[in-house]
Amino acid sequence: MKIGITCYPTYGGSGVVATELGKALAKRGHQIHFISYAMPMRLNNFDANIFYHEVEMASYPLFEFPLYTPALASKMVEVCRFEHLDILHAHYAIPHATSAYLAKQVLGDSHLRIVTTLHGTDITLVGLEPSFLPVMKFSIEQSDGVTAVSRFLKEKTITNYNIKKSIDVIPNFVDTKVFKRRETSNLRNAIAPAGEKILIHISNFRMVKRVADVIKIFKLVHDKMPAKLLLAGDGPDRSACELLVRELDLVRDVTFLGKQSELVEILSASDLFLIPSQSESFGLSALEAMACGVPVISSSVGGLPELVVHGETGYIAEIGDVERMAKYALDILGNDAKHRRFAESGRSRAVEEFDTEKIVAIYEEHYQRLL
Ligand code: GMT
Repeated sequence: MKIGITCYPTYGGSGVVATELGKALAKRGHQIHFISYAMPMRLNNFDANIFYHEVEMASYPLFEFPLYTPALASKMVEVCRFEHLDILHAHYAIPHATSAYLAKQVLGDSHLRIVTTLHGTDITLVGLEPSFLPVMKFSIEQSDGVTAVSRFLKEKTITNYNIKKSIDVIPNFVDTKVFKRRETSNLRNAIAPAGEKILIHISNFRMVKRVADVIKIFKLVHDKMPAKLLLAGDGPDRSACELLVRELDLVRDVTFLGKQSELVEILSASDLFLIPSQSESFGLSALEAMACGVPVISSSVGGLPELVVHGETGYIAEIGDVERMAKYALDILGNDAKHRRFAESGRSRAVEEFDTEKIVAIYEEHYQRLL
C-alpha cells in the first residue's frame, strides 16, 4: 500500500506512535509518505520505502495566526496526486483529520481512504473547546476509519462527541527488540554510586502529568531508603518542579535530564517508573518502561489500567494519592524477589500484548478492510 502519515513531529506520544508505525509498515514493504511541518523526531535512519514531505507555511501581514490547516491540506493534495496514495492516516485529530477531509474533498478521489487515530488530549481536552468541537466531531465522523489507542478513549469519544461511527481500539506498541533491558552498570554507578534505588519519570512536564506528585512520592520513598530520582523530558511545569525539589531539600538526589533521545539506556538503569497522571489515554512511556523490565506505579486514570496490571506488573492508585503510591514504591523496591517478578511480568506483557509486530499487523488489516 501507499500510505500518507501526518502527525505532530516533535513532541508527544502521538508523533512517536505515528513514526514507529510508518517505519514498521515500510519494513513490511509498504511505501510511506510522512507529511508534516518538520521531520518526525524518531525518523532517524534511511529507508528506501520512506519519504518525507514538508508543509510550507506562507506568511502574509494580514494573517495574525499561521494557517496550518489549509497548508497541510494542500500538501496532502499534492502528495496524493503525485504518489497515488491509498491511505491518508491522521494521527491526533486536530487539525490533521480536518486537513485530510479537506484534501479528500479537493481530490474528489473515491479510492483514497482516510484513517484518523485518536490519541488522547485531542479528545479529552483540546477537542472539547467550543472553538474546535463541531469541526472535530465532523472531521472524525467523515474519516473512513477511526481508531483509538485504548478502550477508555473510545468510550470517551463516544460520550463526549456522540460519535455514531464505529471506532476500532488499536493499542500503542513498542519494539521489544529495541526496548529491552541492557547492561548499564557504568551508568548505574554514575547515577547511584552507593547502590541507591533509581526511580524515573519521563514526560512533557505538562499539568496533566502531575510531575509534582512524582517528586512528593520520591520524597516519601527517600525518607525511608537511599534513592535517586531521574526526571526526563521538559515542558511548562519544569521550573515549578525544580523549585519544589529545592524546597524539599532533594537537590542532591534528583536529576533533571531534560529531553532525551536514548531512553533504553536510561530505563535500563532504572528500578521503578512513576506515572501519576491526571489524564492518560494510554501511557506509551509506561509501556516502554515495562518493555525494559521496569515495574510501573500509575494513577488509575484513562487507559493506564488497560496497560498496568495491579499487583503483577506494578501498582495502581487514585490520582493524587501520593502516600499510597509511595507505599507501593517501597513495597516493590524493598523486596528483590517481588521486584524481579514484576519486572519479568511487565516485560512479558509488553512482548505478548503490545509488540510492534502484533499491533502493526492490526493497522494493516484495518487499512485493507477500508480499501
Ligand atoms: O498529551 C501528551 O502527553 C501527548 C499526547 C500526544 O498525542 O502526543 O499523548 C497522548 O498520546 C499518547 C500516544 O498515543 C498516549 O500514550 C498518551 O497517553 C496520550 N496523552 C494523554 O492522554 C494525556
